[in-house]
Amino acid sequence: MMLGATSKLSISRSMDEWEQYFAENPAPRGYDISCAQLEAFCQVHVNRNPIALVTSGGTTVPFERNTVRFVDNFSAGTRGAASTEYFLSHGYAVIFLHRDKSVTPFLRHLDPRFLLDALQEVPGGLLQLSSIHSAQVHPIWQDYQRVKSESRILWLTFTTLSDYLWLLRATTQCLQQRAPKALLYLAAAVSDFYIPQDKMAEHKIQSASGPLTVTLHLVPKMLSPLVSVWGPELFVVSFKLETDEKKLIEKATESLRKYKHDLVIGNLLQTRREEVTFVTEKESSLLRLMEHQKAEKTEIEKLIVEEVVSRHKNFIKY
Ligand code: PAZ
Repeated sequence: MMLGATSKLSISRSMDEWEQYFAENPAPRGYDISCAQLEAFCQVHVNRNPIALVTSGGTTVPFERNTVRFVDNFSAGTRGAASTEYFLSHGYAVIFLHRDKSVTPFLRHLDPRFLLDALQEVPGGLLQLSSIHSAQVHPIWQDYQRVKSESRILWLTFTTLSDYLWLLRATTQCLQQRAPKALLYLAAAVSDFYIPQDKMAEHKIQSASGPLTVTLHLVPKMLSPLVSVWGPELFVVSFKLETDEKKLIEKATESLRKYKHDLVIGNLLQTRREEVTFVTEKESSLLRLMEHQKAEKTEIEKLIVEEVVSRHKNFIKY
């Protein structure tokens, strides 16, 4: 399809914006190590397992370079961590790009507050889990050990928006190069606003100067280069969070039309644990836990991942 002069102009303008963002915001510490880990992970799994990138948790936007204060995006990381476990159970190798100290696969089932209660002393002064806790932990430990022995999970962490975007771009480009049929499952909650480096205070902002007025600038829309430049052959699934029911489908459809990726999963803050809507170019369909599934404590991520895996497998075939 030929692009008109105006659309070409708007694409090149948005490319300038995202390129400028990376030029102005330094790569996170340990970036080269993460890139090397990504390369090695993709090489090991490309001909062995389907590969998925799962992003999880919220990004922060710092107010100061020596950061004392920041704004945070809502997300505990539950969706990403639970989905990762289900992708692993479907045989995927998963790059788990998550907010540092957010909810993680496997460990999410264990409550650290009860650790000291769960341990008991045995002869020789050693500590071991009590039998009741052992029975709870054992299946989780087994699942984790299996995944670990097959090196099927790569843990990458971010805290700030900038860390996240650098690692997202590196992962997408690496997958495009090494495993172009891979899946991106973008569940992280990413800030739309930020403070550019040159507008950011160096040191802690002092309250003695009076009330604080902060101007947050718009973050360039990174789904645009992600889909069209970094990973044009990948299967891209994004999430859309809204709080107003009337806006959800409209916003999800708008995102799909704008970026032309494969699937948007819309969810409302209030009901995200029970229902989501799958929106594609052709249809939108509601996925909702049934009463018996709620009673059995089925997680909605199990159903979401089953559906995404089935669509991804179809995509791989063609
Ligand atoms: O992490 P969590 O389970 O509490 O929440 C998951 C979620 C609501 C952040 C996720 O499903 C989502 O919608 N992510 C995209 C958010 C956005 O529109 O930026």
